[in-house]
Amino acid sequence: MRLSRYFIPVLKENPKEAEIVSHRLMLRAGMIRQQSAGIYTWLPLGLKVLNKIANIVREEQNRAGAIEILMPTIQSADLWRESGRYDDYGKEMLRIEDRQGRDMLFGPTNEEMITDVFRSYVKSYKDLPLNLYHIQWKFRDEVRPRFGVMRGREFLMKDAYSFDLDEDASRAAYYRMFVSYLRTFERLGVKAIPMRADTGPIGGDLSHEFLILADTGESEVFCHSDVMSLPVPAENVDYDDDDLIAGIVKDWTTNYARTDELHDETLWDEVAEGDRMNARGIEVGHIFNFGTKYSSVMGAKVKGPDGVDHEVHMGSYGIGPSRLVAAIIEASHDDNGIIWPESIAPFQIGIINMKAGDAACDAASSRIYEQLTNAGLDVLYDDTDNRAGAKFATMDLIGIPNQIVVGPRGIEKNEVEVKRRGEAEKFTMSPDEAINKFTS
Ligand code: P5A
Repeated sequence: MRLSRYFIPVLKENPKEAEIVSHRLMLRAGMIRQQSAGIYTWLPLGLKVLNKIANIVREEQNRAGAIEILMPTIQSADLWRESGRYDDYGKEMLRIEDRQGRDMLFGPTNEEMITDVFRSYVKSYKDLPLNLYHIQWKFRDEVRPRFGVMRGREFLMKDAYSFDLDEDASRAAYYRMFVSYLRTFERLGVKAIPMRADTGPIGGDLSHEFLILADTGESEVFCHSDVMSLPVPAENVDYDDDDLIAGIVKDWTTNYARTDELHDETLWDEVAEGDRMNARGIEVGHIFNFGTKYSSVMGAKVKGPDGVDHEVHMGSYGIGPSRLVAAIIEASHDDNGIIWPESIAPFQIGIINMKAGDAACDAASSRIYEQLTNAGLDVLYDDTDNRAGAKFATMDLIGIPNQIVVGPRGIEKNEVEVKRRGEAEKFTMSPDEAINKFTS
């Protein structure tokens, strides 16, 4: 992409309304624009990152055996009356009346709707296990939307729902999602620690939150420092091997790790003082196993091998891709701006033409840009006539991980400079060497 033809409305001034660094940087980098409290337009750069995150989430869900669908944002109140949550959900639910006077709502989550889909089609244990997920916008009329997309009212969620014949199988499904979350966060370039959690309005008795450590996190976390160095399973992990998967979950849940909600001082005292980590964290994922809570009241049953109908055992598994954009920035930035992990950077490489209009600089920059783009790389070429200093500042602000600098003095000697975002060292090489570095 040539910057002169793109749309990155960067802000020079620090926006006053932004209380935390990720919100400030997302506004300054021209990633989002607030439309109403907690409701945002995703501008090109923001949308690129959001899509890259959603895609990694999708790939890891698929790998773990979940199947993608797409449910609507608008739901009928009747489904929620069946589960009893229509009244329970209270003011967080945005209620809508259609022209026929029917009660509708903007979905805050989809347990009821997926249970309805399931009961309409699945009648036999032979179709289990089943895990269906979607990546769809949700609305929760939060009392205090804040910190930009970190706690929005409209936000993107990946929500998966598992269906199994009995509790053991349901637990195995929960463990598969647990392991897929470890892999997902690793690929997103962040460390998210699973912690025992409360179940709130979703229900059930087995639940874990995944938290990224950051000073601005809304939860206080208490954990054994050993969890920081546990290995994340490789991409060829065998999701069909229930014992292996359960073993990985055991390794990750043996050490003490809880948020303030479930913190237990007596158990905490058993952790050696030197091993205690007390920090703040951002919840980026939350998984639940709630047995037959929805299936029993909504009549979701399957015939078992015994010929008898069984209420299906369920779990639900959420990740917030829009919150993750902000959480990753909280965990990865410096004074100059965002430092994107390579896997989700909006562009992998930035080319800075220090003297646009200079024939030699233009020719070299265009050639590098075209060759890298043709090789399938996502490249942002700053071909504008802004000052060189402003170009450096913008590339750093928007966090492009690799930068190639083309200047008039260097190009006379057939040299460009290559550097990585966040590192001071610059490497001088020929334009061809720079191209090879990223394409070979
Ligand atoms: C699990 C999937 C659920 O709703 N039902 C379906 C369950 N869980 S949850 O913990 O309430 O939300 C799942 C994830 O969504 C993100 N999230 C948010 N992101 C931005 N702004 C919000 N207001 C918001 N609320 C929830 C979080 O990542 C959370 O872990």
